[in-house]
Amino acid sequence: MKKSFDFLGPEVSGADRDRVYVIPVPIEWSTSYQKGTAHAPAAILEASRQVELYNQTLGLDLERSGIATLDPEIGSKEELSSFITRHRPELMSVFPCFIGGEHSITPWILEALRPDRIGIVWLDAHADLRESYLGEKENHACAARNSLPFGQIVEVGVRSYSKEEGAFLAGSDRIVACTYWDARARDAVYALPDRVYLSIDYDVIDPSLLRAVGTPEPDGLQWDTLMDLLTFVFSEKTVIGMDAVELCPKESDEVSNFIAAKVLFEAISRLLSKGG
Ligand SMILES: [Mn+2]
Repeated sequence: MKKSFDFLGPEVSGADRDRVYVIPVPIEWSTSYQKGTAHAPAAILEASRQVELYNQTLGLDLERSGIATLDPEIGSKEELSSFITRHRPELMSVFPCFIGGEHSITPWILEALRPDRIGIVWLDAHADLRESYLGEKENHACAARNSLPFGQIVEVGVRSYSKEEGAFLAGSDRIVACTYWDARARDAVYALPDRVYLSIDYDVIDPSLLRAVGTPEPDGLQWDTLMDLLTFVFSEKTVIGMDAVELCPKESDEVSNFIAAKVLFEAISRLLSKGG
């Protein structure tokens, strides 16, 4: 696989073995409001070069830590599925971190990766539980519903869903949705299987902090809350992979791109500090 060493710059590669693969997935086909998430991977990779490589909170230096950025040029579900299927053993032996692209990619990743007995931690402003949206069953508004066959889901940060999604939530024992990162959310994440997949929709973050998303919602997670959540998930669970989706880069909003890159930096730091 071609490696361009883009995320955080070339300094983070060059370990005796790769521990993290950062994989751009610029897929956008069903976004319903503001468009542009296909440009998110490039914007995040570019902004990540401004992130300090030393994580002062954790006392961890990411220089030569084994983070490699791949460039498989994925533009469709078929290309994503065949890439993962072809490289599955390699992807399962490292920590794959997919950068979307829209949220529809999550069930496609899980379907191709076929991880055994996992739970799913889903950070999102929206429940993404529609059976179909605008006549499409694979719309990004259906992404959590389509991920349910691959594991139980705990959603955190959810503050907008339809009446039908509310009814589905009330009737399902496979999924829990929490608005805040509180004791109930902690207990629900803790009760998931040990191995979890983490999906971060950037609209989980409060728009006062990160506003370049397709469908912003007020009352989102603040930075310290998100860091506490990531610390909990990575220390209590074995995180086998993640994605971060739905950034919608805007001209003259470099802050959102930088914060999006920093979220990945903080998640990967927590993985590496655990010795993953
Ligand atoms: Mn979503």
